[in-house]
Amino acid sequence: MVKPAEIFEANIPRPLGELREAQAFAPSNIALSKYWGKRDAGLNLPLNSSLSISLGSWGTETTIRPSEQDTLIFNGTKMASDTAAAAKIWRFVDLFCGVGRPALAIETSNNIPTAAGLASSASGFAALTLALNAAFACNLSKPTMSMLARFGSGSATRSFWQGFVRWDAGDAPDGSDSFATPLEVDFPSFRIAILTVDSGPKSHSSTDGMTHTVRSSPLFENWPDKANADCAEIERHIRNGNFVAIGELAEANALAMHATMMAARPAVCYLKPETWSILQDLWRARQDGLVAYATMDAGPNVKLVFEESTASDVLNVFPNAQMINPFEGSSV
Ligand code: 2P0
Repeated sequence: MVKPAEIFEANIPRPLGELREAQAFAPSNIALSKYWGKRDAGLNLPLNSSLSISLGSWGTETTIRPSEQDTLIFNGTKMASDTAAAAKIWRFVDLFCGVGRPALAIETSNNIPTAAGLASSASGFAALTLALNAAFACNLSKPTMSMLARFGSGSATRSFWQGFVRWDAGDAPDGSDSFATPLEVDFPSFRIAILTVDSGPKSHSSTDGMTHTVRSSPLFENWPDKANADCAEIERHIRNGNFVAIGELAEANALAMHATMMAARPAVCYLKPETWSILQDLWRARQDGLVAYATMDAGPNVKLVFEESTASDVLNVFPNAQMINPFEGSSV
């Protein structure tokens, strides 16, 4: 069985170039067709393909510098190396650099408003991979970086591009075909709104939540095939510019993912009463003609998707919505 270190050794030229200061940015992303479930936990390989939209200028910026000793600063605060989040980051750095690496100072910050409560492991591991690639002059391609970033966090595979991005699950046992590709479709009217319910830490990590769901949910067996079909269908609707079909399917896909979790024993439920209250308001408004759809990840916050012409109607129903224009200033 292939080990993660062997995959990094095979893809990153050794010895590494001389370390120099480098900075990189990666956008956060929201899946319209979700990744839930792993076929190989050691290589972090998904059971199904997924498709996301990146969040433009919302994401993570990471700087790497030579240093006397390893240090990690997150949003301006030094992180002890024995926290779970820091250990995950240093494990990834060790995989990337191999044995005998120089000491590094990593400074990373999210410009996503903390109150939005958006998980940032996707943009975090993509920005870290981009910064390591630049700091050691590795000259890796984005598909290769996407494949390697998977070892930090699955959703990071999708954070190397703006716009719509598809992560192909792949079927190679070593995961060499499990990386993301941009769809390169411009959709300037596409908008996202974040409705924050809770910005605190989640009850279960995504990794734990999906492992438990795969093991114990009687509904999970139908998920991988349905998720793959949703992914292909959403891509087709994106290419045809059919916003309503994209939104309907994205909402149904998110609810189906949460249904698999709620059927687990014991149940995994990231959604809170306020999440359901927002959904009720949305569904009521939709009966009155609002063309907006919801999606929820491993947490209680709701993300709406809609088109620019609907923005003021969305704000009428949800005055606290934080609006994002994912295609602003970018040509995909
Ligand atoms: C997604 N999520 O497609 C899905 C939907 C959450 C719900 O990808 O275990 O933090 O590190 O690969 O990437 C969150 O999972 O999980 C996620 P790991 P990750 O966006």
